[in-house]
Amino acid sequence: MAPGMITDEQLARWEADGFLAIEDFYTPDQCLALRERALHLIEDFDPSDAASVFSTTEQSHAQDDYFLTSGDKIRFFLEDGVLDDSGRLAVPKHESVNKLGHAMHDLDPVFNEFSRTDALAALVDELGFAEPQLLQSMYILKSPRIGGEVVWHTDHTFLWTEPQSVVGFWVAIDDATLDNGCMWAVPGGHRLPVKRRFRREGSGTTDDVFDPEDYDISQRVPLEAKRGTLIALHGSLPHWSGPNTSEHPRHAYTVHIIDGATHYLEDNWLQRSPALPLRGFS
Ligand SMILES: O=C(O)CCC(=O)C(=O)O
Repeated sequence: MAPGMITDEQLARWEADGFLAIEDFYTPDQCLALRERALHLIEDFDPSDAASVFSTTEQSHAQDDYFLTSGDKIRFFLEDGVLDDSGRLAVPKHESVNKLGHAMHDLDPVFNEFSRTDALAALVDELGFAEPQLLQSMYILKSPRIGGEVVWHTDHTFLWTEPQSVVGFWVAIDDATLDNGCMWAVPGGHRLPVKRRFRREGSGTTDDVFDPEDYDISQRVPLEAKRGTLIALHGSLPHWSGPNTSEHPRHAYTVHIIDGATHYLEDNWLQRSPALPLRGFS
């Protein structure tokens, strides 16, 4: 572990705001290598598989299944509205993909290397993890004119541990700006009680709603980020990103880490097969 990854002032800001942006955490070359790898995986993906899953509302069980069994796989999730009436892609394949998820960090060597750097291990240590486990990875494309909104949410809602431990480590693979749908967050919002838990029920999912009120987002701030910037997001921090209405792509990568010293709930949506146990940085 490299000591001194972040200063006391950064740590204080993390504790006060619930997020911390660190510029140049990754080099442009590292980001471009991951970008190329993601596009290569998309090139190899057969959209007719996903099209049969996403094409009609009757397929909602198939969609649930595709999502709920993706925790230990590399799956391709499509943007809304990219299929025509006959279930074929109406836009180029790489633009039709909303994201890749959710185990690239354990299944793909390029993603593994990007996710398990000494610098990230050191940062995770300094943020207080006793036993970090890399739970979930997402490569989000937010393509020009097509990439959709990510609604206000907290990550703890989806990746529940007792006590709360998840932190998202989000990396700008392209510059993220106000125009192409950068993230926004509510500083200090991580101290509010989480309003919702999303979990498995039967063969589908359900929401436990603890507070039906929307988040007060009047104090929200944009998290514009240059390529290579890492933004750590506390699991209870409300965050959001808008649609990409610009001509510029906004690729991003995020890995969600939990503390193995906490209890990961058995009815969380993301479950691993015993064949692919969670790992830390080694
Ligand atoms: O990249 C985005 O727009 C949203 C990402 C996000 O919600 C997350 O990483 O938890």
